[in-house]
Amino acid sequence: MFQKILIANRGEIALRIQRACRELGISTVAVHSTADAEAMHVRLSDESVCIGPPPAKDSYLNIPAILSAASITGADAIHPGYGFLSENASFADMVDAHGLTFIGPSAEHIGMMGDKIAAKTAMAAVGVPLVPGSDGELPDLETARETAARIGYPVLIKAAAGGGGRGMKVARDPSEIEDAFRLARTESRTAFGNDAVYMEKYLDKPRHIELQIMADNHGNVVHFGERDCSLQRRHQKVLEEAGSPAISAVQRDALGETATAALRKLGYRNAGTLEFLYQDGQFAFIEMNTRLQVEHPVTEMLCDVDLVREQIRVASGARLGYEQRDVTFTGHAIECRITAEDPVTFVPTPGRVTAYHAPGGLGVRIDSALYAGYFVPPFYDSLIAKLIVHAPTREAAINRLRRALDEFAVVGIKTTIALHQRIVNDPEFQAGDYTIHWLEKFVARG
Ligand code: MV4
Repeated sequence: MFQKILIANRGEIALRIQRACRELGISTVAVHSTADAEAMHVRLSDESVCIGPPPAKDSYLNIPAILSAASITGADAIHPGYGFLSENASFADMVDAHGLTFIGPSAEHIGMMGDKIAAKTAMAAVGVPLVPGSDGELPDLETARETAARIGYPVLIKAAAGGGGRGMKVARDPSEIEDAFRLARTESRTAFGNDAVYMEKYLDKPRHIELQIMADNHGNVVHFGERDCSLQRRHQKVLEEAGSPAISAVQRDALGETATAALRKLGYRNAGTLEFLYQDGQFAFIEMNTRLQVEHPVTEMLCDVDLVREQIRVASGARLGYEQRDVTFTGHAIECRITAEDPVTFVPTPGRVTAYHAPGGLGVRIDSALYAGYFVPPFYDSLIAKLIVHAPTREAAINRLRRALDEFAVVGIKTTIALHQRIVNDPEFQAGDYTIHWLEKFVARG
């Protein structure tokens, strides 16, 4: 097992990883920008190293500074958290080249899944169902036309280097294909320096369902069920639940069986998430995330598992030590992402938190690095707290969430707590009756 882990991240996720390290008896090294000298992840770590000025490109994305910090402090592994360097294959490679362990998948798997075309090709080859679409890259407009005619309109053209919706264009009929193809290419080239695009049949009312998996270095792969992440605004997740109100235990087992068999064949290691669109009773794989995700706590509460502990254990070479039949799903969990944003306009609201009171009690978990007196810096993601509730049923979880949101006090800056209160009280949300388009409409109708 590792003696010391450097956590190449900030905020709530840096604290989350520290907590797992401490319970494993592993000491922690925090890295931070000059803007984060007073941050909780720095205060609570065993050691800390300042790695640069506020802009992330000069600090949390500064690979030489992070590797130097690991070397100076004698860390033997690096946990990247989410965002920043977590899905950078060459960073994973460099960590290994420095004789350290990258706590995550191999650089090869990170690179493969970073290319959405390669990811789909690999998954199809090991039996995972896809959205009907092009056979790999669309080389030219003529192929785009032929493919759209074959699979049927509407179609979606997506960037191979994309994700998060950038470079994505819909063509509703043949008159729109040329513009969609050219725009998708141009946007992809500008955004990612790569103009490879592919095509999928456009699904008009899917749910976004993702499956959490964990693999050790000995060929053991288990899944921890699905999360429903359909409630998004501009490709930012707002509220997630586990399990999905739309998925039965039988469907979960079947999807999990397909996914774990697939990843065993691919030789995948560590944590991963397969993203699916779910519509008309069918799952279709779209992308894979090769990192710990923001919303991992809903799965932890549902399955009573510490996913970060598992990531660290398997990265050190330990075996999972349990099988799929040992994984249990109890009750229901919901997470609210609380951000430093205006709850109506979503304009970021950095500034001083003058008073702070977090809810508590049975089945309530807060993952946050906030404290009274903290200044939310303007340089990074606006996520300031995750409120996670767990209860025996979805209805009880919603009631628990409502009372926890009512207890939550963040004074001095605007937050999205009020938005979450409105969602929780909405009858359609309460019925579990929503798709990926629901939240945008909910926000628009005010
Ligand atoms: C789709 C889709 C409909 N049909 N693919 C958006 C981001 C990227 N990760 C995948 N996305 C979508 N892919 C097909 N074939 C609709 C979306 C989509 C979406 C997906 C998940 C959650 C929210 C979304 C919001 C708009 C569009």
